[in-house]
Amino acid sequence: MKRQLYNLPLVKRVIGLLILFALVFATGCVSVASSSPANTQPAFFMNSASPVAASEAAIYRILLYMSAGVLLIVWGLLLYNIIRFRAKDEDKDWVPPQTYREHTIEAIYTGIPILVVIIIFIMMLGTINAIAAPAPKSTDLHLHIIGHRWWWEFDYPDMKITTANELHIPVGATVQVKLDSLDVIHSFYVPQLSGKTDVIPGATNTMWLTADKVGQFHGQCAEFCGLNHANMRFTVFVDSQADFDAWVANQQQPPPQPQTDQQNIAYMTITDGMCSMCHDLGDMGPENATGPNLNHLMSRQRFAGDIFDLNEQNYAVGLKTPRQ
Ligand code: HEC
Ligand SMILES: [Cu+2]
Repeated sequence: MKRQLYNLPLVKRVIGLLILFALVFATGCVSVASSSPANTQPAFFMNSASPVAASEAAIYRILLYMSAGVLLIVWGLLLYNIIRFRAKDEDKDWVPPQTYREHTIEAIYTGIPILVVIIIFIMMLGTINAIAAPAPKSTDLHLHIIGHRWWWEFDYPDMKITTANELHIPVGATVQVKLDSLDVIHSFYVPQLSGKTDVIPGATNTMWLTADKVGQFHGQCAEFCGLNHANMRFTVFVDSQADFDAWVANQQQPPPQPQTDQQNIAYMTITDGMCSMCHDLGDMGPENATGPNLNHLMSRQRFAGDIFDLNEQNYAVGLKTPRQ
């Protein structure tokens, strides 16, 4: 006789199923922190570093436990019945008693799920409300974030700072954010700090950020915006107030003037040559240019959409083979 799946002993079938599940789960595992900010925790909202991510994590945890409970009860009963009441050969023609029109049972198994969904709905509303609530009145910092294909411009209008792909904010500060795009729709998302907010050309969106842990947090454009969408990353540096002040003071310095001949040529190429079509060097303050402002470029840890470590070797390769 041909060996078929339902002829296999139960243990082998269960093991086979488990292997299948493991494979399916494995396909869903991607490395979220591959751009390697010095952040030990994966960029996942459960590793929350802000009140917003914390309330998302809280409701997720409750839903997870509730679903796990339902799963255990249903699978438990199912398995129990499969094993306990397994048909024997002499039961071949036996038909179990039919429970037709058992109103009580029907009411129970309809009522409980409805009740569960209502509870989830109410908790959801509470969380959405908490997340969407306007920021506390006191604002410590204004930010203007502009999405470009494929990089992020971070402008600090009150401080006359403009930078790219690396955002610095002080820990505990309430940061008011204005979001604009110059080309297509992007989405600003720092899993450990915020929900996603769309960045739409022609429509300014607003959001607020508050981080309660010092550290580096990985961010990612969350709206497909073209070929390099997956490489439109950024890092949020949540600094202590002293570190933030030092960073601000450094960024507000005009960039140093070129000293050697070689530096002079590079400086002229960037400021007067073809690079100046898209980049600013020397001008301070926000300016909506096509490419990132190159002031204090070397104060950043990564470049080009936060995907390459900023060192001479990568920089040379990056200039010769620009992303498109
Ligand atoms: C046609 C416009 C354009 C020209 C011309 C141009 N760039 Fe760029 N550049 C960009 C854009 C857009 C980005 C951001 C996207 C990216 O990083 O891939 C960028 C990114 C960069 C970065 C990375 C900045 C960061 O913080 O990530 C550097 C450095 C750079 N360009 C240097 C140069 C130099 C030097 C020249 C001249 C030799 C030049 N670029 C010419 C558009 C341009
Ligand atoms: Cu994008």
